[in-house]
Parts: sequence; structure tokens; C-alpha cells
Amino acid sequence: MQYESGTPGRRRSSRSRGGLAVLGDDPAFDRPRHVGRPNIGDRDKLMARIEGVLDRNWLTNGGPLVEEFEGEVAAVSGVRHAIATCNGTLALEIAISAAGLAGEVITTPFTFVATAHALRRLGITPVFCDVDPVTHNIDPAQVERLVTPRTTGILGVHLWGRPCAVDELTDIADRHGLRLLFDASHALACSSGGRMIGGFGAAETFSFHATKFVNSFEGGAIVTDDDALAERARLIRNFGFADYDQVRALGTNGKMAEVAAAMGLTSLESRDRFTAVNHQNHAAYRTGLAGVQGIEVVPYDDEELTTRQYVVVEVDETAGLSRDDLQEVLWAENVLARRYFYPGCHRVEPYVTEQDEQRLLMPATDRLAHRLLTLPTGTGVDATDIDVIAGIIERAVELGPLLASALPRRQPAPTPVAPMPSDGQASPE
Ligand code: T4K
Repeated sequence: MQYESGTPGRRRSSRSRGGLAVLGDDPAFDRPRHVGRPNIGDRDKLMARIEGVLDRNWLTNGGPLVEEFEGEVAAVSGVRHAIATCNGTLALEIAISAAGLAGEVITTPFTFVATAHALRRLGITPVFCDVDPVTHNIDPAQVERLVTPRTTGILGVHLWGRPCAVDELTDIADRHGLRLLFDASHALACSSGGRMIGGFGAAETFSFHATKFVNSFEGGAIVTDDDALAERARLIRNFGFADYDQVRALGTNGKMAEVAAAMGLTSLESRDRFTAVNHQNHAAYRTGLAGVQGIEVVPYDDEELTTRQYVVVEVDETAGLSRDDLQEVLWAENVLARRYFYPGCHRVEPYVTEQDEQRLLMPATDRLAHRLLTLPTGTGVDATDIDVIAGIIERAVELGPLLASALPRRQPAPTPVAPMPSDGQASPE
């Protein structure tokens, strides 16, 4: 992966119009345009908060900034409790434990692998349910046939911040006596049916990883209106300590540090600006790619609150080149588009080895995993960048099969152009 300073870098001017770097022209950008470039809020406020942490000399274990951050996250989500954690994966693990899940839990294979791993690391079998090809979320029509006597819960994911079929899943969970949880890592400040995400099911979890719309460097949270679940989650987050030296439960260390909360609070304060930028970017991609054969920008529901932190395009057969070919074209231009969430959790370890092949047939997920490409957005790109990126995609589609046959086959994932001597690794996908 290529690191660089905060400056966005130049777009090439020497490049011939309509040229492509995969065909030998200069790359469109001399520095990478990333999918997950962190949004940074007001630096002065961040630094002042960090000074405060140092002045107080209270760095973690129930500091005031974590408490304040929890209050803000609960308020944004419209719930009584937010329990901040050191990352989104621990938020998931703690929520799963606090909700008492065991045995089998039905979940989606089309998600970041942390969703499945959180279950599996607690000794729970994730039972994958294929997704709805339109929503990209767990298909409620297929959930019920997966319920067995060992099933204790359903774990939905609001992928891209687009809500799951919350009502249908709630109904199924109620009828079968299952706990319902949501991995809302992409869905802070988003709504479903006009209600804020965070208040559905027994609990929901967020990720505040650096690449997320609101970040705390690393971080996460469990949000819930269930007082007892919140209390258990707080215990588990802090080794099971109920008091100064009373251990009442099997716990872990899932605590958020004060500097992380400093970043989280500062980032949250800028969320309206980040949202506005994401909305503009999404609209610019839609305009730039309108009419490009075989390329569809995955839409968000205008009736809901959305942060649009992911710009995802679907590449279909009529584009004349595959999603992977298009990714290669873009990487050569220093546009580090990502194949989120290829190949799907059902096709990676340990699930692909542990589970019966028949139970891993996920045609809708397989199809999406081969067709979706996530493009750079957030405060790290501007309208001109998006215009250039859309132009590259348009040109690649124009050249179509001609271009595809000229591309060297790549194995494994592509590396960015001009890697820094300090690194040089392609990120795993
Ligand atoms: N559930 C879901 C549905 C999730 O999406 C995630 C995380 C989780 C659970 C677990 O939450 P956490 O435990 O992570 O809080 C990234 C993130 O690491 C991960 O948090 C996120 N989902 C996932 C969708 O994306 P990678 O493997 O793509 O990260 P990486 O290092 O390749 O970075 C992505 C891009 O961002 C690169 O082009 C580089 C750029 N970048 C990254 C960092 C960290 C920067 O420019 N600056 C940075 O500081 O997983």
C-alpha cells in the first residue's frame, strides 16, 4: 500500500486525451486516490482535546471523553446506551456475548469478514444466508429455512449504510424466539423507515475505523435500548469487572482510549460536512457515469437519511470488460478502487473448509462479489477527480473487449503505480 502526506497530489496534464495508463500513457493521478481516505475534522479542536487528555493524565479506563463520545453516539442513534469499544470487531464480539448468542447464528456472507469472524471466534457457527441482489443485504425470504434447533440469533448487516429489511427480520426473529442483532458499521447517522439505525433489534454495533465516515482512529460502539444488555456489555468490555476488584463475568479488554474518543468527538462534530461532501460526490459519479454502458452506480434511498460513505458501481456483462479488468485499469491510473466484499465470507477460511459445500451455495452473493467495485469518495477527492475517474471508466468501456484482451492477467490483486520504497505490498483482498 502506498502512503503519502495529506496533500491530494496533482492530476497529470501531459496525458493525452482519451489515453489510458494500462495502454502506456501516464497515470491520470500522480498520487493514489483511496477508497478509505480518512475524513479529518477540525485539527485545532482535536489537538486541544488531546492536550486535555495529557493535562488530566487520564488516558483510558472510563475517562471523560469516552463518556462524552458515548453520549453523542447514543444521541445520534436515538438510543439510551452507547458502549464505546476499541474497534468495531470487539463491539460485535461483545454485543454477541452480551446478547447470549451461541450455537448457530444466521448472517450474511456479503460483508467485511469481521462480521463472520466475530461469531466464529466466540465458538458460534455463522450460517450464511444469501443476499437480495437489489439491496445487497440478507434476504429475509431465505432466512427461515435456515433456522434449526441450534439457531439462537440473526445478525444482519446494513451494507453500504443501506438498511436491512428490518421489519421482516424482526418478525422472523420474534416468531422463532431468536435474538436479532445488526452490524451497523456502515450505518451511523442513517435511517430505516424514518427511524435512526441503532435502535433496531436487541443491539446494533458501529465501527469508527479510520476509513469510516466518522472515525476515532480505531473504535467502535454497541448501541441499545436494552438496559440489561448494556450492563452486560459494559462488564464484558472491562474484563468482567463490576467494581474496583469484583469480577462478575467472563470479559475481555474492549475499552476505547481517550485519544480515540478525542478523535471520535471531533469527527462527529464534522459529520454534516462529511455527509454533504459524500452526497455531492455520489451525485457527481452518477452524473459522470450516466449513460456509460453496463455501469450502474448503486443508488441510495432519497427518502432515508444516508451518509453515502461508499460509492459502489455494478459492472454488468454489457460493459464489455469485467469488474476485475476495470479495477486494473483504474489502479494503473492510481485510482485504488476496491472489490468490497469479494469473494464473500462463505469463500474464505475457515468457513470454506469447515462448512458443507451445499450450505455455501450463495449465487446472489457470488454474482455481486464479481460485479461490484467501490470507488474513492469522502473529503479526499473533489469534483474534478471524480470527473477524471468517470472519464477513465467511460474510456475503458468504450474500448471494452479490445482493452480486456490487451490487459496482462493479474494475480493476485494489483499494486498501485510507483510504490513507496517503505512498503510495496498490495493490500490483501
Ligand atoms: N463490519 C463491517 C461491515 C465492516 O465493514 C467492518 C470494517 C467491521 C465490521 C469491523 O470494524 P473494525 O474492527 O475495522 O472497526 C477496511 C477497514 O480496515 C475496515 O474497518 C472496514 N470495515 C473495511 C470495509 O475496510 P481494508 O482491508 O480495506 O483496509 P485498508 O488498510 O486496505 O484501507 C482501505 C483504504 O483506505 C486504502 O486504500 C488505504 C486507505 N487508508 C487506510 C487507512 C487505515 C488511508 O488512506 N489512511 C488510513 O489511515 O479494511
